[in-house]
Amino acid sequence: MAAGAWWRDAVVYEIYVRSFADSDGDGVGDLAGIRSRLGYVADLGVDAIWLTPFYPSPMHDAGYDVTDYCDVDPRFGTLADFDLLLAEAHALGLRVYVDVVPNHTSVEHPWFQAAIADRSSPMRDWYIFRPPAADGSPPNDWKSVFGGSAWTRAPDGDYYLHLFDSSQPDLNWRNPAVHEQFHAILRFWLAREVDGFRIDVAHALYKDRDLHPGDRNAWDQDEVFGVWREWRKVIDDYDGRAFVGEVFLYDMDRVAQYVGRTRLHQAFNFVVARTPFDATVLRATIRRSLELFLRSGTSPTWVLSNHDLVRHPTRYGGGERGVRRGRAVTALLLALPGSPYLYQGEELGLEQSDVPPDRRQDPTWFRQGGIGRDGCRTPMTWTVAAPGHGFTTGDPWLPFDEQARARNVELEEADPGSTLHFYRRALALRRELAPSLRRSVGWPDAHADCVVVTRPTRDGRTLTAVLNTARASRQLQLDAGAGAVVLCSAGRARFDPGTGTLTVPAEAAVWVV
Ligand code: ISL
Repeated sequence: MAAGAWWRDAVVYEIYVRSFADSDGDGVGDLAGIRSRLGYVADLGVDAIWLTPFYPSPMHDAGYDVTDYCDVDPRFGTLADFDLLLAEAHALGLRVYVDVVPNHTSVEHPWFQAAIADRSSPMRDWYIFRPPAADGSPPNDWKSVFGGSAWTRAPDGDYYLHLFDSSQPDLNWRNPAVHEQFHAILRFWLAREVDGFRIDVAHALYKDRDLHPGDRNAWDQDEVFGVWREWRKVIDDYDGRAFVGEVFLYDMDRVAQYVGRTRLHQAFNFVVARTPFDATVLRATIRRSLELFLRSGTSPTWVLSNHDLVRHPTRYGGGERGVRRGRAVTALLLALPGSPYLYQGEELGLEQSDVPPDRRQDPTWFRQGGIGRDGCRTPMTWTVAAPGHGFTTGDPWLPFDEQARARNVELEEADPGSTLHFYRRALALRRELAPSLRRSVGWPDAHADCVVVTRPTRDGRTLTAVLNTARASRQLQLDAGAGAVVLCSAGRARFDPGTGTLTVPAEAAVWVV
């Protein structure tokens, strides 16, 4: 595959490894399962896949608690399975991102085991240990994202820091040995020819040196940019590879500081996922994101769903209406420069699943008593037939809910109006048009209920994408002879090339070229 800056406009499909396809009937997805379904992913029309962690792990946080960064957990297969998967993905024209988790290890990682076994071990300083305060309480008031204090006592009486679960001790990035370990980990996977890394909590690595109280001091310190500078040097030794950072901040100006020529190639932009289905707010958010990231010399990313977020049709109100709104926003985002990151199952219109309390797995459900993240992690629905829905011949690690019977690949293949066919059509059109599209984006004034963006093509035509968030159809005036409707996310759009009048159905998006 040609190298270059392929990542700039790549459409990336997140595969949640535990829930995509199970090849051996143990109820948990695995690498061989993914390999068997790569044809489906390639046919969808995406450019790359991102694989969530498949490394050896006790699975206290679904694999984001790693005990060995350079191996495969036996539940998911072997390194040989990984190599086969990578080779087949490449043969199908798909790039592959793997996840790297540098903020913390598992408590069961040999580094942490050495650190708690012996205070004088050099690895003690690879983590953040502090003695208790005079009254025995934790060293400061920092909170774990998963609930409770960010400090847990080790058997020897000192506290160790964990911004996430107590099974995920934070590494000390002020120790140069930690840097060396991660350079070696990156090179291990780069040498196997992965195309990129998704960096877990890329804004977390450095904490205030003096542990000043207040949670803002536990995150997002400028010193972290030094790590990205080093990592960029490592990755630039290899052709055409990229980093995308999970910078879970809603301050877009700040997120944009994580990217650039000597920093990360891309960072997730979660702001759109938090934006309501409202044309005025969406327009402002998207416009600002584009300006910021294009100015940084890189490209924006567009995220509606992932394995941590409530699935977007549910956020948009649920049911067929939520799905319709999700398709509309997706059509708008796919018309933009930058990288859309799609999450497995969104192409089927899957909503958040209803997971009964006795089947819950996510530590945040137990520690926060909140909604938990299991509902977006239930397995892919391949076929109509229960109980396995083509995902497994065994007992799935998280249960399917009612929607699996109606929203699955088998049924949607057969229905030209399905969400699956909509995604395929939009992705095929994007691929067909994008090489000829200039990166400059126009924002013509429009009806308050509509977001309108234009991108000029090299051959002098214009792609106009219109999102209508109103509950009724809206009419817009385009240039007469502006072309024809090539995509409509729902309902029926009308364009009269003679008069230039475009009718966009309620809660839908349309492309005209
Ligand atoms: O999940 C969140 C909100 O619902 C976020 O706060 C999330 O915890 C944060 O973005 C970090 O996520 C990443 O690191 C976590 C892991 O649990 C998540 O699955 C991962 O995406 C710790 O490794």
